[in-house]
Amino acid sequence: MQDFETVEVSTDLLIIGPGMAGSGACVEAAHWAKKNNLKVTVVDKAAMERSGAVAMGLSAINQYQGENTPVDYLSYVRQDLMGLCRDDLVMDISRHVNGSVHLFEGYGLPLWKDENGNYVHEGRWQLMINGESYKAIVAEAGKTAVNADNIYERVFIVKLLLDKNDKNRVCGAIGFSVRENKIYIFKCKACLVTAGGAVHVFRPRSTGEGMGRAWYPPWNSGSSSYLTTTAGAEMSSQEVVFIPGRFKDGYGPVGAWFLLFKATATSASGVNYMGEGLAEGGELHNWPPYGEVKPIPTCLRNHLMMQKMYSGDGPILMHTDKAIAKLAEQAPDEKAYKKELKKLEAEAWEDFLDMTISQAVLWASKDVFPEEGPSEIMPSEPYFIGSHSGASGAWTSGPEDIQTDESKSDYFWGYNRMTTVNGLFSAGDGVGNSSHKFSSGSFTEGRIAAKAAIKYCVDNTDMPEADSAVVDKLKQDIVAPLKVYEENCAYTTLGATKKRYDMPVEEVNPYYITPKMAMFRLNKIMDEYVAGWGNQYNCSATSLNLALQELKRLKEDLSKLSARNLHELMRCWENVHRVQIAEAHTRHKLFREETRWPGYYYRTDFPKMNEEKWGDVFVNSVYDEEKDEFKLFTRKKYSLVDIKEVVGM
Ligand code: SFD
Ligand code: AMP
Repeated sequence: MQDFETVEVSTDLLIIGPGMAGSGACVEAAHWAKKNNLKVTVVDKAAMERSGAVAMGLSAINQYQGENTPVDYLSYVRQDLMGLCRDDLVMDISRHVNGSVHLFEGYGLPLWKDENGNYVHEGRWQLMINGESYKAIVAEAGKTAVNADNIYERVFIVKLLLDKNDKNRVCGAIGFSVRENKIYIFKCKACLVTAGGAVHVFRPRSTGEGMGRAWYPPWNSGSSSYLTTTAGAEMSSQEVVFIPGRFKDGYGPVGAWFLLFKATATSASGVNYMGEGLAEGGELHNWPPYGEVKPIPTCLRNHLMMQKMYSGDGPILMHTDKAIAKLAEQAPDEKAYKKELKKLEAEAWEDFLDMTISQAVLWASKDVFPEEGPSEIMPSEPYFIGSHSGASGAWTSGPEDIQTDESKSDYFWGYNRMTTVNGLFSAGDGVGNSSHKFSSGSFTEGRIAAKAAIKYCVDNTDMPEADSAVVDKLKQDIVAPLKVYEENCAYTTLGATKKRYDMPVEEVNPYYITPKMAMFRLNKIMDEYVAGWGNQYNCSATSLNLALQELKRLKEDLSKLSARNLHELMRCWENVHRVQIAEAHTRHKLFREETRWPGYYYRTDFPKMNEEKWGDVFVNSVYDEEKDEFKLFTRKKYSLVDIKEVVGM
């Protein structure tokens, strides 16, 4: 094994993961850092221009307030999450998000405009964009603000470092280059973790040659959660996954179809399952008060779809053809009708070409013409994404000015978006209970967190320091999978036995486990026992406890992960990160003895929502790394605003 060089970088604020939230953080941090003569350093496992969830682009900005108030938005989010959200965090993003969207426009992002120059809305909160280059445009602003010299690309952060004298204070991070034999040690006063959500924890629906296709990007491997959890930060709502209904196999999003094109989806026998659920005596009335008010919460839309599928009335069809025809019919004459039809067809294709190119490719290869016939949609595998319609993430301080006297003691501890670890901040997918922030809200939350983190650096001028013995041990642990491979590759029983990179992967070996095999094992456990699609999203205390036993065994085997090169070394650590969130998720699910988000998961031993016991509490946890133990407990939810009427879509 070749030697690794150690590179040390000292800074004031360290931003880990310049995706949407991290790019917003760069812009804001650079501004305040300049005023205070501070240094901002950024590190990304990939190349910032196309890193994170928005790598392929997006076709909409899903959070824009326009003239709506923060309370309007809160009413929508609270309803969608079946009553449980952090009102302060949601309203904080809401009041600042318009400014972020206007910044995007200033950076050069093309937003759709109508003939009067107004933004074209997809739905009440969503704006249509020509967004193929969305990330490149936003990243350019972030990169320019912090200056290229302060950006470290293709460096994977493995772990955060804590102050040797104060275990509740962050002091840096350690990782490695995925291109050169270099270990990086970053030393900082404050650290902002914006390393995205988690994909491929659950078995994906795509298998074989389609493996790797997912709705959310497979390169989001749970690092936000791992880094904050293992630093000892309190985490929240780790049980609340997001399961998006998506076009089958290509995972094309449905929002534009439902909201812009006003399409309907039906079961195989033609039942409009959402209409049926809403009608008097329909299924939604079994989930009061959230099921009884429009818009139907995301999980309940899934629930209705799943009920049809699993009663044998699948597949579910999105009637793209009927929607296009209905819109075109509004044209005044035959010529205008034909023109409108062409325009709508182009918009339908662009929706996917802007953000899920693979869906457009799949449609083309399967001779699908959306204007001629329907396409199949289905619920996907669960994802961890605090920025969309899931809620998992860190428990952070909120803004002071939105609190009530009551909420202040629990929701506010000094610096906005700081976790319970001093100097450690998060945003975007990394922060729990403030869902529906999407790309624009994540960018906004990154700005909010970065401003507070710079304030923290101004207030705390001393430089904390890691324990050198801890760092030395981590340096060895990080590269260990390369050593495991070197020492054991000759024992391979399936695949090549020599170090030949042109040979098939050395898949089976009695002394090591490849990162891919570790992921398959994790996926199987989660799918079968923790409510994946393979078990029709069902779990119970019995299955969850079985999962915990299997996860324990898997964790033991992670010390035998093997890597043939730096790229596989990254794959190894991605899976270590995934396993952590998998265990946290399983424990949270076990703790909350009810079914609150049907359509995301069902506790078959507690099939109903229990408002009295669980309606006013978040499930939180703290992980003790030395003991490898989780502590689970509840935190009270405060309603900062009385909401009389739910604001719609
Ligand atoms: O319709 C490390 N999203 C949509 N948002 C919208 O506003 N409109 C849409 O149209 C959206 N749709 C959509 C969306 C996402 C995807 C994949 C599709 C469609 C196909 C959601 C947003 O993209 C999402 O909310 C935000 O991007 C979340 O932002 P953030 O910053 O929390 O995560 P990120 O952008 O993925 O960035 C993560 C960064 O971390 C890096 N990273 N760096 C170093 N070390 C490690 N260990 C790291 N691990 C990760 C990444 O490289 C990246 O830079 S629709 O379907 O909803
Ligand atoms: P999606 O493409 O499913 O990620 O959705 C994009 C946006 O549209 C999100 O804000 C969703 O919550 C919203 N959305 C999607 N489908 C519906 C629907 N049927 N009713 C209300 N809102 C929806």
